[in-house]
Amino acid sequence: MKTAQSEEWFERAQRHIPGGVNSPVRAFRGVGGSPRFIARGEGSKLFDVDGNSYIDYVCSWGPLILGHRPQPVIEALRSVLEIGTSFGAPTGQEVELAELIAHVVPSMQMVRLVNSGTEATMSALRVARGFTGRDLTVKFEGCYHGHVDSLLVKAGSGMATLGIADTAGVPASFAATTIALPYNSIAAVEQTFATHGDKIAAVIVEPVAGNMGCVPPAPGFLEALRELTARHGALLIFDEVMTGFRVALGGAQKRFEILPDLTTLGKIIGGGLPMAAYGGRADIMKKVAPVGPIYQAGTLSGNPLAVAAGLAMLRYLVAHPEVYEILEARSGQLCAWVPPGVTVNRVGSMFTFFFTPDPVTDWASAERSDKARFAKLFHFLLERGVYLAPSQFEAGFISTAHSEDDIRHTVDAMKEFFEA
Ligand code: HOZ
Repeated sequence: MKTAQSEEWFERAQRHIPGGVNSPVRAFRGVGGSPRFIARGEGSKLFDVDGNSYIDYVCSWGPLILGHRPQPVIEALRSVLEIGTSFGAPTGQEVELAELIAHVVPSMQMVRLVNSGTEATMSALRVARGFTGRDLTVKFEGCYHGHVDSLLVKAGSGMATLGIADTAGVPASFAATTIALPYNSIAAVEQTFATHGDKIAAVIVEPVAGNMGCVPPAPGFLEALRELTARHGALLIFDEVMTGFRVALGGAQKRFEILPDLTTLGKIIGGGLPMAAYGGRADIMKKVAPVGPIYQAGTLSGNPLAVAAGLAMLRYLVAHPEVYEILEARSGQLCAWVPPGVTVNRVGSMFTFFFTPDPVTDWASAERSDKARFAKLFHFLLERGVYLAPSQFEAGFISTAHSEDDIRHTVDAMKEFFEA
C-alpha cells in the first residue's frame, strides 16, 4: 500500500499544527505510524491522498450514521448556499429543529443549539450548577465529555490513549470540583452521595460509554443514578453526544427508558457539520439567559448550514425507522465472531474489540487490554483496507452505507489476523 503522499502531508503538517492534527485522537499515537490524509469519503468508504480506499468504521467519530455524503444532507446543504451561511439572528429552521428534538427526545422540553459536544457539556454543567446552587460534579473514570476544564479528570478518549491522567492547564481548584468514580459502580455512587450529597450539582454520564471503547451500562446502573440524584436534589445529565440518535432514535434514554434532567447531543445531530445541543426540563432550561441568569452564547450557534444538515439527517431518521434494524443486523454480523482472547462489547452500532479475555465493564478492565496487540490488528486491517479508530479506547461505528460485503471483508481480514 502506497503512503508517500500521506507521509509528506504529515511531515508538513507537523511544522505548523501541534502534532500535525487538529484533534489528538487523529494522530495514530496509540498505534504508531503515520495518519492517512483523507482526500474524500463516499458511502462506507474513505479515500486517502495516495488513492487507497478503506471501509470506514470511524464515521467521523460517530456523526455519519448514513455514511459519507448522504443525499438528503447534501441536498439540504446545497439549498442553504443559495440563501447565506450565517445571520447571527434567529431562523425558522432552528425552531423546527428544536421542535423535532423535543419530539424525538421528550426529556428535552427546551433545547439550546451550540457548536460542539464540548460546548454542550460545558453549558449543561453550568446550568446544573446555576440551577442547584451547588458546585460538585460526579463523573466516571474513562468517560469523556469533551475538553471541558473540570471534566478532564480521569477522562477517556485521547486522554486515555495518550496516557494523560490529568491535563496541564486546568487549575487544581477546577479539578477539585469533580469526583471521578468507577463506571457501573452503584456502591461508589451511593457512598459519594452519602458523604457529599448536599454539595453535588450533577452526575454526568455517558449512558453507554464510548470513550474507553464501548462499555454498556450494567443492569440497574442508570436506574440507580436516576434514583440517587433525584433523592439528593442533584441533576442527572446524560451525555448523549455519541449515543443520541445512534443506539436508538431517542438515544440511550429511550433504549434504557431512563429520563435524565439534562441531555447533551452532538455528532449525528449536526449531520456531519459542527453542531451540538443541550436541553432538558423546561423549569431548568428557563434559567438560561436571556430568560434566566445563567449565561451562555455563541456567534455561530444554530447557523443555517449546520441546522439544515441536522434537520435533513433527523428528518431522514424519523421517516426511516428501519435504519436501526439495518444497523443492528450489520453490527451483529460484524461482531458475531469473537476472536480468541478478545472481548467484544457492542450496543447497537457501537462496538469495540478489547484485547482481553475478561469482561470489560469499566476503565480498570478496559485498561487491562493488550494495547500492543490492538495496534498490530489496527495496522493489519489498515493494510487490507479497513479503517478502525486508531486507539483501543474508542468505539467503532457502523453506518447504513456499510454493506454485507463490507462486513464480510472485515470479518475475513480479522480471521486472517487471528489465525495467522
Ligand atoms: N469524541 C470523539 C470520540 N472519542 C473524539 C473526537 C475528537 O476528540 O476528535
